[in-house]
Amino acid sequence: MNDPGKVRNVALVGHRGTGKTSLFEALLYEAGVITRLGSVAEGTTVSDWDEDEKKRQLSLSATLAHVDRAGLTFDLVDTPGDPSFLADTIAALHVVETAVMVVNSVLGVEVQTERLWKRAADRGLARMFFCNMLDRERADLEAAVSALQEAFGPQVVAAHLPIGREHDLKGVVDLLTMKAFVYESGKAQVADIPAELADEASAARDKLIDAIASTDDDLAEKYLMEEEITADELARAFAAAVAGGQLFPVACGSATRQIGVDLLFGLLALTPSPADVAPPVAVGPDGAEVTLACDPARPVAAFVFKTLADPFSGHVNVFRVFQGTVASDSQLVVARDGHKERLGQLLKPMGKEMKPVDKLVAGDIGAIAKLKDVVTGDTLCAEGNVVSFPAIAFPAPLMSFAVTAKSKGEEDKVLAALKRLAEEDPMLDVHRDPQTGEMIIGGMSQVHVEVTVERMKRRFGTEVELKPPRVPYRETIKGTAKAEGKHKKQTGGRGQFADTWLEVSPRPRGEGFEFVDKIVGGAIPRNFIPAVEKGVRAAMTEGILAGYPVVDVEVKLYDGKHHPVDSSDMAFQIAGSVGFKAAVEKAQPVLLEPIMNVEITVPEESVGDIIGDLNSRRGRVLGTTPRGHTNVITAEVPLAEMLSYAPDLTSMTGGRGDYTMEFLRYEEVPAHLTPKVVAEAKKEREEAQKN
Ligand SMILES: Nc1nc2c(ncn2[C@@H]2O[C@H](COP(=O)(O)OP(=O)(O)O)[C@@H](O)[C@H]2O)c(=O)[nH]1
Ligand SMILES: [Mg+2]
Repeated sequence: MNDPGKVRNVALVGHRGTGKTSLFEALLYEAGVITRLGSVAEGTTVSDWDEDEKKRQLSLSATLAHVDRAGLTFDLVDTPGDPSFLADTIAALHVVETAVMVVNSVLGVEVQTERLWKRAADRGLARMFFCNMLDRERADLEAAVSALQEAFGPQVVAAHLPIGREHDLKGVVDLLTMKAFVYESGKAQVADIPAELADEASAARDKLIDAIASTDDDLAEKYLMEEEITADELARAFAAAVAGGQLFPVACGSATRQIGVDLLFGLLALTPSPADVAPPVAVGPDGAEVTLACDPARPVAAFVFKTLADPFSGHVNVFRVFQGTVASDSQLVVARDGHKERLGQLLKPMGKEMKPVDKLVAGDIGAIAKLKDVVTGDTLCAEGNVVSFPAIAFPAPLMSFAVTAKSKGEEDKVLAALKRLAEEDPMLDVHRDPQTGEMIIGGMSQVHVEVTVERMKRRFGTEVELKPPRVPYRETIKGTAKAEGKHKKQTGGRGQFADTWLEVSPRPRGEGFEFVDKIVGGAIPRNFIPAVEKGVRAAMTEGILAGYPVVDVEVKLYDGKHHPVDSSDMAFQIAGSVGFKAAVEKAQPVLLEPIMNVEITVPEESVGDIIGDLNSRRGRVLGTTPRGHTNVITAEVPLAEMLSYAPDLTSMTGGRGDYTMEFLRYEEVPAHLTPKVVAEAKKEREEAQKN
């Protein structure tokens, strides 16, 4: 179609298990893209097509599909809700105009509902809700809407109303048109609003009209004067309010029973098109901001937000065009390093399939296979008009595991396979430990790393053994101290000489490293001072307590000596290193550990047990708040105590608990625990060196 005004890019986001994948399926079925409604339990959905997703009945990455309906093209993105697999979700929020927050109408607002709402709000996206699972026992739209209003403000307003409750859910009333849609095996019959629902529906409609009118002066006046407002005027004001974030409409129904899904399309048609919103600001080669326009006629600027690395079908990049027209068999420039890429056949993803297309214009999402060197986060541009979009801020990995290849001699194969998987998952970190040479996988959780390892086995046929997880400890100092660092060697010909005096002092937490040059009178010649700093930085990578990186210190170089012949960069690097270590040793070195913000959702009867258990994990419980039929406990807990929390929570709650955690800050490891951490680090290093 290639008309930006006729496109709707929509991501389905929300807490794990709210029915996003099922809703995605229902939308495709409703639009006639598929003729059979698949189910998550049977592993037959268009999304969650990956073997690992089917096995776990959990979305691990985003799936895209597009449908043409009512003169519009809807590009739909199903996203994972599990915090370990949010990479694609975070990236998807960079390429859509609208986020549909899918909500479980039994539980209401859950931890990730809030987290993802915030991410969508930070991107300035239009937002709406789909209150799903209204066919389930104890599902309650009114309670869910109240919870949403409490969490996200009075702009949250119901656009639909259910007909019937729980197992007797029959249909949905559209409050904009005041028509009832009653479903018979997934097909809607338009009917009059049932008499017993008439009052409730008219009160809900008043609230909706009120909310819309309050965003539009002309409409507000007509409304006050009780003048007739046409359906067209209403729809236009509604669309403008949704686009402007003044209204967050709530749709409702049941994805698995295909109730309310057609009406959701009706609301999505009123969400902003790419032409209605300004593209994100990009920067030019000189670092200056460049304002783009959603215009197919201007030079190309496209953003790669997802990469697939399959050993058979090869490398596929999924991107969003923000400006210009991308054509098959054309050439574009990768902004990262300016290299050129020849594009082959353009594609449009439809679940796991890819459909060939000739061109993609501003506003479109598409894919391309077999580019040489393009990664997630890259900007593809027209030659002579290079701009780049800001990088996506992914959360840093929380825990790391050393891995060894199961079969000797497969180390390189394993590393190559892991690097491919890391291209697909930007929240995965794969590297070799510079000190021990071990292969390290860093991820968000144990499950995250386990899934990665399974994936590697399935796709690349390589197997590894996982060592226990590691906590990213740091080292710092609490005191100020001075020390000399000297390097002197006289062997035969030319000797080596450098002498430095350094003072180390603590900096506030999180402020990092600072090197201060206080040399006066040429005690150390200018040209050697960078070498001293380089030596200090090298020493900082491996602290003196347990070999963890040193952070938050100021290092002042205040005196030293040199030799006109024997001094060199190398000698001053060594002296800087030696001096730094000597000074740190005298400055009360301590270990730091990551503290996590943990939110645990559990049934009422488990709250006491969970809090008791958190206390035994050195946790600080901040509070407990009821949410739907559950309770949310918020606490700050050291990561070291949470490494294998998932199975413990399952056994304490009989599988009814759920938790998320996020890095908060570094804190000092209590003195009585330090020797244990130091001993473990030492042991790990020795073992790694043996292998
Ligand atoms: N009763 C009922 N179950 C649903 C509904 N939507 C999804 N489910 C079920 O809830 C579970 C989680 O659904 P899924 O689509 O995987 O959720 P996601 O994690 O948000 O993608 C699956 O077993 C679905 O069959 C619904 O509207 N009603
Ligand atoms: Mg899913």
